[in-house]
This record gives sequence, C-alpha cells and structure tokens, in this order.
Amino acid sequence: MTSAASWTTFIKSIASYNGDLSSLTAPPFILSPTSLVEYSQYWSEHVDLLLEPNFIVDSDDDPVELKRMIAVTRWFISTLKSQYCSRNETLGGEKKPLNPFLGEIFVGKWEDTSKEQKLGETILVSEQVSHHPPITAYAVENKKNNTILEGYNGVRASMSTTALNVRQFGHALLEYRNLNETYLVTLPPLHIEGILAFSPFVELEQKSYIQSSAGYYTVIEYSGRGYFSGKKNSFKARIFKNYEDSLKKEKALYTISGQWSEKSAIAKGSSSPSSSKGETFFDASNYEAQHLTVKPIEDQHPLESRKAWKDVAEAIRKGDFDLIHEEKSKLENKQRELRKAEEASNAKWARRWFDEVDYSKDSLDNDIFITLSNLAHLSIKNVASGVDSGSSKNDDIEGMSHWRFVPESFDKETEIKI
Ligand code: HCR
Repeated sequence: MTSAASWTTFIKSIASYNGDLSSLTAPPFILSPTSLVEYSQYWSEHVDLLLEPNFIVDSDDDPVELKRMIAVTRWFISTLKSQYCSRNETLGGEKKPLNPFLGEIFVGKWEDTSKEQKLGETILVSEQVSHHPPITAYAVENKKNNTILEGYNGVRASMSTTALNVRQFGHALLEYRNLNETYLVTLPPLHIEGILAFSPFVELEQKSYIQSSAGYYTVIEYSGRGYFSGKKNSFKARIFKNYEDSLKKEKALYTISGQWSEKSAIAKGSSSPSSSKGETFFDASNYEAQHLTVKPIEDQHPLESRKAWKDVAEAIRKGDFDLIHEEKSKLENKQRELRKAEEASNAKWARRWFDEVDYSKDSLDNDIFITLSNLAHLSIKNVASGVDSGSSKNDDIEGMSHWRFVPESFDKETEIKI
C-alpha cells in the first residue's frame, strides 16, 4: 500500500472511531517508537524551574507566596513545549505513541552536574496503572530539596470532521515540603489538527488551572492560531489572590501572555503585557530542555518500557508494517495470557508504586487534593481534568480513577534500579 493509500485508510478508521485510542490502526510512518509511559518525563525537562520556588527569598515587594506562584506558573508553561511539541521536533510531526501495557514502567534521573550542587539529583518513576482505559501515573522526586511532583494522566478522544479532540483526565500535585506548600495543576483539553493534510500537530484549547495551598490561583487560557494574537500556541495566564477574585478579570495581580512554545511576557495587573512594557516571562526557544538519563537497555528489567518494546520500536524505525504487527502481537499475546492466568487464579495485577484512591468512598480527612480542589471549585470526581464542581459535566466517567504515589513502596523497591 502507498503512504497516501494507507493514510486514507487511517483517516477512514478514525472517522468511525469509538474513543479507544488503542483501537486505531495507524500506518507505520505515523507511529512513534516511544511508549506513552515515557511522556511523564516531560514534566521535568526544566528541573531548575521546577525547584526554583525553594530558592525564592522574601523581600519588600510582593508576598513570597505570590512570587512562588509566579515561579510555579513559569515552570508549568515551560513544560508545555516538551509535552506537546517534542515529537514535531524529533520525529517531524505528532505521532501515535505505543499503547503501554499494564505494569509497564519507565524510570530515569536528572543529575545535577553543577559545581554548587544546589539542585541535587531528581528522579522519575512512571508506571502504567491501567490498560483499559490507559492511565499512566508518575512521580518526580528531588530528595535534596524535599520536593515531589506526582500525578497521573488518561485521555479520551473523539473525532470531529477535521480534528481528533482529546480530553485529559488526571492532575498533578506539586509539593514543596520545606515550604509546606502544595500546588494542584489541571491538564488542558487539546485537539490534533492537520490530520487531513498529512501533518498532525497538537493545539491546546480552553483552560487549565493552578491552585496553591497559599490561596493564589492561576487561570491559563489557550488558543491556537488566530484568537489572541494570530500566532500558534498562544496563551494568556492571569494570577489572582484566590479563586473568588478570578470571577472578575480586573482583579488579576499579574497577567502573562505570549506563546508557550516561544516567548511570553509578564506585567502587573490585568492588562496584557505588550512586548514594550512587559518583562520576559519565559523564552522556550532559548531555554534548552534537559533530557533525563536512562539506563542502557541491557541493564533494564523486562517491565521497563524501552526493553519491553525494543523489537517493536526497531520494526517501526524500519517502517516494516508486517514486522511491526508481528512484534506487537507477540507482546499483546503475552499480556493476554497474563490476564487469563490472573483471572483463573482470582489474582489482580499488583501496582508497583501507586494506589487507586476512591474519593467517593475512602475517608480522606485533610487530603490535599480535596482541599485544593475545594479552594479552586474543582470536581474531585472521575471527570475530565479541570471540570468545575458545579458544572453539568460533573458526572463520573466509567473506568477512570484517581491514583496516588506511595513513596514507601518505591523506597522498598529492590528490582528496579534508576
Ligand atoms: C493525544 C496523544 C496521546 C496523549 C498525549 C498526552 C496527553 C499524554 C500525557 C502527557 O503528559 C501529555 C500528552 C501529550 C501528547 O501531545 C498527547 C498525544 C498527542 C497525540 C496522541 C494521540 C493518541 C495520537 C493520535 C494519532 C495521530 C492522529 C497523530
């Protein structure tokens, strides 16, 4: 089949698409040799910005908690290019990632190579905690600065006439233990544009939120080409004293605007910073991503992603459709056998480092996710990320669940080395 013909077949398959991304059979050139379980690394490709709030000192101008909220917002904006544009840069366009199997893991670390050793080592653990629907949970931990980011992510997709619309499930919790401060971060909806034209790319849409335990609240609005400025990947973020103030845009303490994949500016107050009066907030093109270090495949455990998918990934790199199919089937059949054996022995796959949490049943007094969600008027149900607790969309979606990192399980880990 020619590339154009297999693309047409692919387009037809997404036209009759049922929401389960694993059911899409895509032509080899649209497949990425990387599993979705690896995408958790994109949260921390600017480790310095992630850890920056630890080093902000109190001074006479703004309250230190507000300065930290600005720093957390900068870190979040800095993650977006890695999360949503990196395949365009490394693979020439957005690709369909490998669909992780239950229990698949990905680990790595960011070393601090500086003389001062202010940051120290930061590690990532990522685990596929659900296969149907696919959910990946992760934690990024920096022991030296007592900082931990944890979260999970799942997606649901639907096809419109020209785009694939994706709702994200999950959230991230960023805890600065030395500061006694935690941030809840929600995930924006997105769509894949350019499918008909052969060159898919991600556009973020609507809003996402950051809620600080100190009360400060950031609202980030996304737009593609056209709406705010005519430029791709545009956003406008407003930082408020709290959720209540956000009901009146004029109450914004700071406004940030620009492109998350390029340059943005910040100014005090509620008007958009023009390039002349605003101060640079973040310049993605001049801030290189720091990639994590991963052990060589030979030293990896069979559940580690790159080892498990090695043969499939090689077949994808060769563009050999039959071989891809053959290698994928081997892996999928093994998984089917495992599930059958579990069923026969009434056993359940034991998650390694994360626990499922049911907020409707478990009694979780003083739970930080509940506290922050309440401050931000966000739902704690199994609904799309960022749904308001008063919204008509606040109804549990079947199969989705909340996941929490269990640091003790990771500390007890003996088989997986980072
Ligand atoms: C939608 C997507 C899979 C999910 C990917 C997520 C949402 C995963 C969690 C990360 O933290 C952020 C993230 C970034 C990706 O941009 C997003 C992927 C983009 C495309 C992919 C589809 C399943 C692929 C569709 C196939 C074609 C049309 C390209």
